[in-house]
Amino acid sequence: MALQYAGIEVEHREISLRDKPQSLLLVSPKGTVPVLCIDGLVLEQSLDIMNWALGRSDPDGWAEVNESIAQNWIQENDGPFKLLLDQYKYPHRYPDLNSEEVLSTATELMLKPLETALESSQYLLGSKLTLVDVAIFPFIRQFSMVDSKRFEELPFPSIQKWLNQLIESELFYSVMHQHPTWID
Ligand SMILES: N[C@@H](CCC(=O)N[C@@H](CS)C(=O)NCC(=O)O)C(=O)O
Repeated sequence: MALQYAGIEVEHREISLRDKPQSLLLVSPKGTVPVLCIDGLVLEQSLDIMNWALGRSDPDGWAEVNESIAQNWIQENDGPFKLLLDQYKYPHRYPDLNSEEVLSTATELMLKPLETALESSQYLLGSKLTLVDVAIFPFIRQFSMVDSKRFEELPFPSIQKWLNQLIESELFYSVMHQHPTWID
């Protein structure tokens, strides 16, 4: 989304995580996606890619944020919430965990704070969309999709509204194409 928003054209190579192409591992041995190779640069973290794109062009000021508040949200998301998302999404990998307990931990850690922030403003940091919303909402979307009926029952109307708005945005729609799998 950040690349599209910044008007940066890239050749998008969708890869199979079960059969990673050598060309990916050559530029980025850690083998995670996304990876951006551009102008002799290899960026291997989503956030680095976002920041790089916004450094090039940021017409609506996505990067105009209070750094420490932005970092707090993103760290909470990328650290503990990402683990809970994995536990919730792949219960067979965590046979000792109970889904309702995972949901309850995620609620305390992330969903309640998100709801509180979004009760008083349209976006996480205020009335303007920022990179924090764009960095976090795909994870909340994935979480909500594990059991969408259960998620809809939760007392988080502001999260639902925020999520729907982003999912229904032209920008999201414009990047959510299926791409053929890249084979070297
Ligand atoms: N912190 C990294 C995380 C990247 C990451 O873990 N990506 C997952 C897919 S969403 C992956 O590539 N996993 C490697 C694998 O499953 O082998 C980032 O934000 O780019």
